[in-house]
This record gives sequence, structure tokens and C-alpha cells, in this order.
Amino acid sequence: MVHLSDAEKALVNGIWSKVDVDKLGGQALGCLLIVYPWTQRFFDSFGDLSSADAIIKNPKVAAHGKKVVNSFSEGMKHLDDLKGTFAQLSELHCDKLHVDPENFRLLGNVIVRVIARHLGSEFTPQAQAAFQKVVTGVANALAHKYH
Ligand code: HEG
Repeated sequence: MVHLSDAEKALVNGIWSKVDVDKLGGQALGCLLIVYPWTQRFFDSFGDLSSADAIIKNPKVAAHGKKVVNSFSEGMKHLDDLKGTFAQLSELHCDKLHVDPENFRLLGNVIVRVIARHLGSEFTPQAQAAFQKVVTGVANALAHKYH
């Protein structure tokens, strides 16, 4: 379980309010598929993923990234109950989608990287540390129902 102090919660909420969630989603999923190409195996119905350029321009990547990061954003509203918030999605990713939970950690790290790219020095080391706790917490919550 991760615990955030009130000060850390204020930091992550401040950062999140500056992020364009829909755009971040497509960029983060695109980045995941480019930097960790083995993650492409879950998305063989998405069409052309043959190059970084194709991935960035692929509308299905943008749409799915938007869906995923909007769901992540729900978690931002329930920082004290991430396990409850993601329980059903954890079951879905385990039982139906067969996504290895290591991928949740990779996506979390990529989300942090994309935010850093957008916000630059505004994303202070303190805010990054707090945000890293959130992505770890979400990844743990999504992995919680695996068996
Ligand atoms: Mg997952 C579907 C959320 C990481 C692979 N993911 C979904 C859906 C949501 C979601 C809300 C739609 C569920 C539905 O249709 O009911 N995913 C979600 C979150 C995170 C995550 C919150 C992490 C922050 N997902 C993730 C990762 C992979 C993955 C890392 C694989 C590398 N998700 C995946 C696949 C689907 C979903 C293959 C089904 C896509 C489809 O065919 O529609």
C-alpha cells in the first residue's frame, strides 16, 4: 500500500490539474508501445504499429490511451482506496485480457516521463516523488486480483 501525506496529495493534484488527460493518454500509450515494443502483443487489433511514426499517428492508440488514462484519473480521486477503485479492472486484466502486471509499472513510468516532457521544471523532484507513489499504487492495485 502506498501512503501520501496531505502535502504530497496537494502536489499530485496540482500537477494533474495542469495535464491534458486525453492527450497524455495517447502519448503515454504510444510511448509504451515504442519504448517497450513487446507490449504491442496485446494490441494486434490496432492496425499499423510498424514504426514509431505509425504508432504516434494511429487513432486506435490515441483512443485507447485516452480510455486508460481517464480510468487512471478516476484513481486520482480515490488515492486512499486504489485497491477498491481498480478491483474490477484488475480482474478483467487478469482473467480476460491476460496482461502481465509488470506492464502496469512500465505504463506508470511512461506516464511520469510524458508529464515531465510537458511540464519541464514545473514538475519538481518533490512532485515527481509524490507522483511516482501514485503510479506505483495504481500498478499495485491493478495487480492485486491476479492469481
Ligand atoms: Mg488496460 C482495456 C484501464 C494498463 C491492456 N484498460 C482497458 C480498459 C480500461 C483499462 C478502463 C477498458 C475496459 C473495458 O472495456 O471494460 N489499463 C487501464 C488502466 C491501466 C491499464 C487504468 C494502467 C494505468 N492495459 C494497461 C496496460 C496494458 C493494457 C499496461 C498492456 C500493455 N487494457 C489492455 C487491453 C485492453 C484494456 C489489451 C482491451 C483493449 C480492447 O481490445 O478494447
